[in-house]
Amino acid sequence: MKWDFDWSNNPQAISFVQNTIFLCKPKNVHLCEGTKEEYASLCQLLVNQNKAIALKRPNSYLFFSDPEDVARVEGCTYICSKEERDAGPTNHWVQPKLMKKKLKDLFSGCMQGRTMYVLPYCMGPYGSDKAKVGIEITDSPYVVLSMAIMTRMGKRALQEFRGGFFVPGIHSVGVPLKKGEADVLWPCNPKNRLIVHFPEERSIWSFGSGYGGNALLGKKCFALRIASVLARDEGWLAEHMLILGITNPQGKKKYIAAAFPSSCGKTNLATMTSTLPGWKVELIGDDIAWMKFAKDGRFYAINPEYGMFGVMPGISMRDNPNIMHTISKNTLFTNVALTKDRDVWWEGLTEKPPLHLTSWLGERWIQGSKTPAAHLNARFTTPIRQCPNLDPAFENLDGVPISAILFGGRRSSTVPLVYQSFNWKHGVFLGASVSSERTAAAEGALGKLRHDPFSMLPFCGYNMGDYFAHWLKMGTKTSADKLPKIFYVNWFQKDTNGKFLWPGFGENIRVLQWIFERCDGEGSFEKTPIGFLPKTLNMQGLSANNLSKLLHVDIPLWKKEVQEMEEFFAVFEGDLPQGLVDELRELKKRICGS
Ligand code: OXD
Ligand code: MN
Repeated sequence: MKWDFDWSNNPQAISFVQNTIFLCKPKNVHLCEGTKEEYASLCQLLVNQNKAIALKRPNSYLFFSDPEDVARVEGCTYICSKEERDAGPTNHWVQPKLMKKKLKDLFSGCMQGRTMYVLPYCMGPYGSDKAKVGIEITDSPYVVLSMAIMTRMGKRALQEFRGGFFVPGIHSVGVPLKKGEADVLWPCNPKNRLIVHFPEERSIWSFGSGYGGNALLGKKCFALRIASVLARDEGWLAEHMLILGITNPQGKKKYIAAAFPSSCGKTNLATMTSTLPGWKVELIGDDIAWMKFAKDGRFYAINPEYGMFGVMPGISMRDNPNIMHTISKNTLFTNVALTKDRDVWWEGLTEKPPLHLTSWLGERWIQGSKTPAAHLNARFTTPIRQCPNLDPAFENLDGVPISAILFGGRRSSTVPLVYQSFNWKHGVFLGASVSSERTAAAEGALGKLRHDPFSMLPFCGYNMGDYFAHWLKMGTKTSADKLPKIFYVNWFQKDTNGKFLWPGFGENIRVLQWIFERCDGEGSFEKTPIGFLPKTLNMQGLSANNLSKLLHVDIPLWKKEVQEMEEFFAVFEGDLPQGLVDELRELKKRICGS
């Protein structure tokens, strides 16, 4: 092992690496520098081993995962706080000592025959006091490549290890290799998967999966689960939110953050091309926002990530030109189909699939086949800097000021296209009451409704009752006029034939226009039992036929909704803050009259 850069100012980092070598017993150790040459040589290594397919797009590669390793595994994800109560009723918990013992057994010798990669990385712009650093140790070169795109990874990140604090993360695919034993194409160990967080230690251990959110530890594990705990303790917010800038035809600009559950259109919204002349949307982030109060009393947000790990099926030149441009080079594709001329294909890219395709399962795909050629949770991993609508403030050290926060989910009925909360407290209630039809981003039955408060259910590193209280408290830290306005949106209402009522994509700008105006106290609105609804939207150039359905509050359906909410909130028992108990009671009164 060659220590060719100076770690001497961080003895904890050195002992973390040394202890992990001792535990995992790798064949080699590679300290990642984050150079282009290093990236290229890892790609070459994977191509030589048939684990990656070089595509005709410049510097782009395709990976097929093991069919049992295709999504986040929430059932195997743990928050091992000292007290069970601190993990709360929505997280899996095991006593930390017991879990450590189990992990040490699993990790013992788990990297035999493999190279251990040490990745220093920075979440957030270099030099920003909102940024935080981590070290991921992994035995997966695919993870190294992905982290090199998704984070600011390498030698430069070490300069940010100020004050000694870093989040240690150990990841292994969990498949040691005996001497001379051949590797499989996508090593993983589904029977022993564990994604574990120790919130008091601020540490992460992940075993048995090589896939996305389970293995790229900077993303969900650090930037959400561990960071939400840091945010609770330090008085800020770490959220599963996109951040975008909107400019109106007069050149006035505002930034908004929006939380939608996984695979519900955050990347699409943040990269959208407005269909309304003169309106422009620019991207700061598509998945995670870290927000802090600044001296002016407003919330400022950064995107801690440096890349996008987006869902591939459904993306097309017609609906998502900015994404299509972004992924034209330097991109990793996972579980999409391969064309005869070494390009990639997924359902939705073109109306008709090309003649010769290899499916994500590595098999010849027959036209008209009932099973999709690309997995429903197939992904692209791409540098965010390549996105044509990247906001000029993307690397602002202080972040951008947030004027509005949106919550939303995938709901085929009940929830109108858009409404505004009465105030911050009611807005926190809207965030807490998000529910959405399940997608393929995590294991589980598709389409089933599940509550996903703040779209953080799988990502909150502590008791969600306390998390709601933290949000309520943030609203008392500044004056009401400085707080972002809070809205709820639902792009996904369907008619009785199952057809979407709202066209979505670039047309969502019409909803953003109303939100923009409401932030300035403008825009038509009426008070309803659930919040302020628009009287109308700017429908210039689009049929308004469905608008009244889209903006309808259906009281019988809302009666059921309230009942659903009561059942869900009961899960928190005494941990539900009084502010939300009050909001639920008031909503019930407005809907049911009692
Ligand atoms: C993601 C997710 O990958 O939320 O962003 O699952
Ligand atoms: Mn996400």
